[in-house]
Amino acid sequence: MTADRPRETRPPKVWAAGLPGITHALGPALRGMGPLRSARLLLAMNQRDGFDCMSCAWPDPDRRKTAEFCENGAKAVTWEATPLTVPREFWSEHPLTDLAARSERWLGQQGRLVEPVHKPAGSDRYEPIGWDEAFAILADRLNGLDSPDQASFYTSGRASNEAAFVYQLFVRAFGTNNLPDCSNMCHESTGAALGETLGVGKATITYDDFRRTDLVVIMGQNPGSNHPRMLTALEEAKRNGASIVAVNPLPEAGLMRYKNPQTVRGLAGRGTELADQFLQIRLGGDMALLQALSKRVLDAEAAAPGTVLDHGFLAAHTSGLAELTAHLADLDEEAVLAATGLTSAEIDELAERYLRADRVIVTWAMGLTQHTQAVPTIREIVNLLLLRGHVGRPGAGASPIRGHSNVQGDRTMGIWERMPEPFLDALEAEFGFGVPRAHGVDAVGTIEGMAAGRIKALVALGGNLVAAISDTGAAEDALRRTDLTVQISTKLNRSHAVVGREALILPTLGRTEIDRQATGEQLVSVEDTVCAVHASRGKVEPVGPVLLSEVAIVTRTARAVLGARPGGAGPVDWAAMERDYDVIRDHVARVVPGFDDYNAKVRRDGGFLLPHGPRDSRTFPTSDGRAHLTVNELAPVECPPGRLLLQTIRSHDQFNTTVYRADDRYRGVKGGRAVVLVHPDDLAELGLADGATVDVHGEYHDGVDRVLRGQRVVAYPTARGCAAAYFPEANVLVPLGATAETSRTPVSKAVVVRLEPA
Ligand SMILES: Nc1nc2c(c(=O)[nH]1)N[C@H]1C(S)=C(S)[C@@H](COP(=O)(O)OP(=O)(O)OC[C@H]3O[C@@H](n4cnc5c(=O)[nH]c(N)nc54)[C@H](O)[C@@H]3O)O[C@H]1N2
Ligand SMILES: Nc1nc2c(c(=O)[nH]1)N[C@H]1C(S)=C(S)[C@@H](COP(=O)(O)OP(=O)(O)OC[C@H]3O[C@@H](n4cnc5c(=O)[nH]c(N)nc54)[C@H](O)[C@@H]3O)O[C@H]1N2
Ligand SMILES: [Mo]
Repeated sequence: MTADRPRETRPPKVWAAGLPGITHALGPALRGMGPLRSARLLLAMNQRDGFDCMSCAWPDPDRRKTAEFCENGAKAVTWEATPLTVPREFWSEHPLTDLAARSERWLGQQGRLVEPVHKPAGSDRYEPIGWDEAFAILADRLNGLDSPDQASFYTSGRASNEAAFVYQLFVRAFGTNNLPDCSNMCHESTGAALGETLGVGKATITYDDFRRTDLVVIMGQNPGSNHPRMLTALEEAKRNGASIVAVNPLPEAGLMRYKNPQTVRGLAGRGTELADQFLQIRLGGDMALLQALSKRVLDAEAAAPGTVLDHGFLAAHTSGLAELTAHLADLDEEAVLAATGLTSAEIDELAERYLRADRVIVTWAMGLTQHTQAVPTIREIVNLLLLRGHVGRPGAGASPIRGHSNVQGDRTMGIWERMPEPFLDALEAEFGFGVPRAHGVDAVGTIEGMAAGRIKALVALGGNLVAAISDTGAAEDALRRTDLTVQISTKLNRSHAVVGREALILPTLGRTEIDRQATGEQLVSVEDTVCAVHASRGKVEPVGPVLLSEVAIVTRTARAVLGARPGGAGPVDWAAMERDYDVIRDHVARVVPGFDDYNAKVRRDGGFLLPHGPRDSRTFPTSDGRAHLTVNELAPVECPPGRLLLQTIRSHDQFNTTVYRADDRYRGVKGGRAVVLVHPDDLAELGLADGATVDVHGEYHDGVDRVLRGQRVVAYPTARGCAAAYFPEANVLVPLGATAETSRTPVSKAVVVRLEPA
């Protein structure tokens, strides 16, 4: 996978959306799908009887507009709903070696996958086959393994609740908990930190809280590109008097100013100033900043006892205040300044804002979760919020912003290699088979298992594991060592080109398409980042006549695989679930807490909110029923002299490993992705010129030379000592062994690198 160097680079933009956002949204849609299909789809996006946008997990407001979508949502729909399909000749014309030499962008541009294909062992090409044959191959190979634990079953976060539930059910009936998912590489650190401290690993706010808050602190997140509809909520917060603080090594356009395309003022005027304060933090410096903030809060309390902390809340609902106070008393301000790159005055200013605010929300995404100390960093967010009782109260709370549109729902449905015992007990009681209890492997564990020969088969419900996971070289070698890889996908990507000895591609319906089963049109459901569950109904005809839904593929796989075993298919009625998704939801209602009466509730206008103890009633389902203030030891990220700390980011024109175009409008990069963004003063120190071509070498203690070649250096206003390059190309630099403590999420935001002139 190589990327082109850009034709042009310009200073980054300081505002996001507005008219260019609309034209950029509609242009590709009209070209890609034609006016009728475009109108039908774009107007149905995020509407009550429409489908859920697959671009991110941002929630829908109660008061929806006619056009409740953003530029990047429109790109995602256009990409999926293209009428272009991969023709039958494609497979004979393009051997695997050819596919492996193509870019992600080229692979995605070939159109939708419309028939199952099989690459036999020893062959270098895929060949079209029938569905029955595909399921028979799956049954033979999976049942031929020595143990079910030799297979791993990945999920990407676009799968619906219904697909995810039947998938985990099949995998556990097959006999393993090897259920890695994209969350392992994404918000796993959030789940770990919030689960431990609050008892629930999800946001403690609802959409409306943005309307009622006094202060939003946005840490490690780029909403202008990745959650554009969040800008509308921030604008509204601002109008209601809230202040906004952005903590980021990059001055991201969407954090600075927003031109709302749905208002005249946004189209024509200067838009709304968003961030009242911008803290340009060093990569990995957030934990130090958060400790420094909590220390200032505790110092203020010491200076005026009884007036600063929420003593009633702390006494009734939390533990650990004395330990935290003692620990932070020794906090070394010099160490904080070194780790953050900030001044004491900047930290004082944020502390004052925090102390002035009655209601505070902290939001975050990958800039926090993909660091070695991601879990303790998020625990420090919880500390800061708990000190003044900002949990379980209107306008206040912890707000991780999820990525994939149903990544949170998939986890709720049981996609996790370590589901808690009560879930497994409920599954066993509902279906009457012995559910395996040993924990399975996560995403990194899956690659490690393949490399060691322990894992011989991979089945993937969506996604692009080999490109999304760290250490591309090692990951590709590991994949190629397996006996079988199976991808259930809408479009081609790298994971179809780098495969096991034998490979299958099973094409599936996308979320935009009408899903017809024996009992008629089906709806599916998804959960957004604030725990709201709602229905999604496809709107256009499927792009091919033999496409199956994800639910149909999974239930038929289950029937084929389990049915071929000596004991037969077992107690689960898979066919009934395929015929009518209400049957799946009835099972979910009995297995998963909060889903009682699922079928009725999901059909209600706007869906329903899942119960959440900390948010709803300050009930904390932790070991002792209290929220935990925790003591966390700072371990600053080390970067030797002459080296930079590199983060891997998304451009404005991609969705994860899917590259729509080679531009990054807000950051001023045009016509190429092979860039490394570096502070001008760092360039001067390194003796490099803006526009120079360099090889980027990763430095890690295992001595392996990981290199990203031929990058164009772009002088950019990032924090000093910190560089940035685009994911997925830059994944060659992220070592597989570099993972976050506890969550094992790859450390994609802090790679020590050396730039060498190419
Ligand atoms: N259009 C579009 N939408 C998407 C996606 C997409 O690829 N394209 N992906 C989806 C998915 S799966 C996800 S998870 C989300 C990702 O959404 P984001 O988390 O916004 O995505 P990243 O591009 O990884 O951006 C990380 C941000 O954190 C900052 N950052 C990096 N390191 C640090 C740090 O140490 N401290 C602080 N304070 N900031 C830091 C970066 O400068 C950057 O602004 O978006 C979702 N939505
Ligand atoms: N270096 C670095 N690595 C990262 C990150 C980073 O910031 N830096 N971010 C991480 C994050 S946050 C995430 S979430 C992961 C993403 O990892 P994944 O979720 O595995 O990757 P995606 O690129 O989102 O997967 C896209 C593919 O999904 C398939 N697809 C799309 N829609 C559907 C559908 O409806 N059904 C099915 N079955 N398939 C579909 C298509 O074939 C498409 O090519 O990457 C992680 N990797
Ligand atoms: Mo993600």
